[in-house]
Parts: sequence; C-alpha cells; structure tokens
Amino acid sequence: MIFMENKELVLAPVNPEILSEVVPGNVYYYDITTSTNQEAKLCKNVPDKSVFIAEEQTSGRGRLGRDWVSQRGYGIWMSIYLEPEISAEKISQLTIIAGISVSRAIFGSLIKWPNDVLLDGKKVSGILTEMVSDGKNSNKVIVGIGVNVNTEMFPEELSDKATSLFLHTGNFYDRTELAKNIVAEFFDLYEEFLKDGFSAIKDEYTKKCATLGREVFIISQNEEKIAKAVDISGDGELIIETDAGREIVNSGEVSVRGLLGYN
Ligand code: BT5
Repeated sequence: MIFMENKELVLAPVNPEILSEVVPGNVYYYDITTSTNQEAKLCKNVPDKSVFIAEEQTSGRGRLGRDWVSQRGYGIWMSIYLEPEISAEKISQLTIIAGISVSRAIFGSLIKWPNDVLLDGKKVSGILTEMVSDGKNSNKVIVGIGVNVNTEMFPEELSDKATSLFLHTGNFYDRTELAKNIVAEFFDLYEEFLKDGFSAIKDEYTKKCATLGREVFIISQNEEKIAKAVDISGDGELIIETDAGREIVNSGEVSVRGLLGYN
C-alpha cells in the first residue's frame, strides 16, 4: 500500500479515472453527496458492477438508520452497485465479500461478524448492504463501504471504538490506490462467489473472523443473551453455543457485541 508524507497530497481528491481501471461498469464521482448508497439507489440506468464514490457524505448511514461519520477527504465513502442473479437470502454474503476485500487491502485487519473491519479491536471500516426492489423481481444490490483512511480525530463518542489507518500506523495513505485495491479484490471475490458460492470464501472469512472463540452478547428483538461464538455456517451465519446447545444467528436478526472490548 502506498503511504505518503505530504498531507496536501493526502487530501487531494480521489481520482475516478484511476479507480475505473478496475471497475467493469461506470464510476460515479461526487465531491459532496448525502450518501453514496442513496445516490446508487436513485441513479437511473446504472450498469451492473458500477461504483459510486464521494469525498464527503452529509448523511452517511450505517445499519438500522445509524449515522456514519464521513469526514471530507479523509476516508473512502463508496458504494458498489450489483445485479446478481442470486436468491435474496444470499445477499448478506455480499457484505462478507466486501469485508474480506477491505481486510485483504488493509494489512493486519480482522473482521467482526458480520460487517466491521477492525484494527487493534477498533472499527476501521463498516459495510452497509441494501437491496433495491423495483417491483420486477430483479435483484439490485448496493454494497456501501466506508473506510477511515487518514482520519486524525473522531468525535468523542467514537474515539474508543473507531480508528483509521493513519491512527493505527502514523502514516497517511493514498485513498485512490486503496479504493482501487479494495474494488479489485471485491470483483475478484465476487466472480468466484457467483461461480462457486459462499464455500469459495468461507475459509478465509473464518480465519479472519475476530468474533470466533469469544463470548458475545446477542441482542435480538425478543431477547438478550450471552453465548460463545463457535463457527461460521456454510451460508456465512454465526454459530453460537449456550447451555441450551448450538444455534445459528442471522445478521439481519441480531446485533453482536463482544464482552471484552469492542470486538
Ligand atoms: C456500518 O453500520 O458500519 C455501515 C457503514 C457503511 C458506511 C458506508 S460509507 C458509503 C456508503 N454510504 C452510506 O451512507 N453508508 C455506506 P453499523 O454497523 O450500523 O455501524 C454504525 C455505527 O458505527 C455508528 O452507530 C457509530 O457507533 C459507528 N461509526 C459511525 N461512523 C463511524 C466511522 N467513521 N468509523 C467507525 N465507526 C463509526
């Protein structure tokens, strides 16, 4: 990965032409937008495998309507638009593909099931996958990826759970190059996944999944409980163990918090 000493270069805009070298569809570049996921949802006639990327998001979103802090020029705020011919239950596996892509591009990072990429147990990247229905039964999926690259400081409420590549290594990084690496990894994995399904990526995911082997706090609509995270299922769901035995939990249904620290 390319790191830089000159902060002016660091804050130079992302170069969409360089990014487009690894994007099969179009690259849509915004200086400022509400949210790249939102842009991808609203934009018409978008070719499959396109990428939306912005310098700044004014209402970046996490899951369940949570906010995603997207400071101008300091991170990668992008969404990948896909039209996969897969069943709706498999859409969450695209989140996992995105997580692996980011973790391949960020040396030493691990993944907190299902969608956070961590450095030192703090979140360096988050992923928000959304499905768009146009009433015609077609699968349109938007995989939003946020990466804190050169962020020097987070709002106080995030400082103990968020990190950036800069805070982790002391170096600034070229966002275009990093976005390009992530997108290239994503489309490689995506093709493998379309061909061979989740089994193509399960081993790598299991190795990188920081949640496994830990005590976790499972928060679902109906209950909250402590369990041990023991494995990943053949579909990317988390297998947990309690005194009552083993159980599979689905990312759409539960929130998982580690008992020791953030992960
Ligand atoms: C996520 O949600 O982690 C998904 C984040 C997806 C962001 C991308 S950016 C491009 C695209 N466009 C969008 O509008 N979104 C996507 P979740 O697991 O719900 O985590 C959200 C929580 O992470 C918040 O409630 C905060 O606690 C924390 N958070 C907010 N901003 C953060 C940041 N920049 N870095 C680390 N943690 C953050």
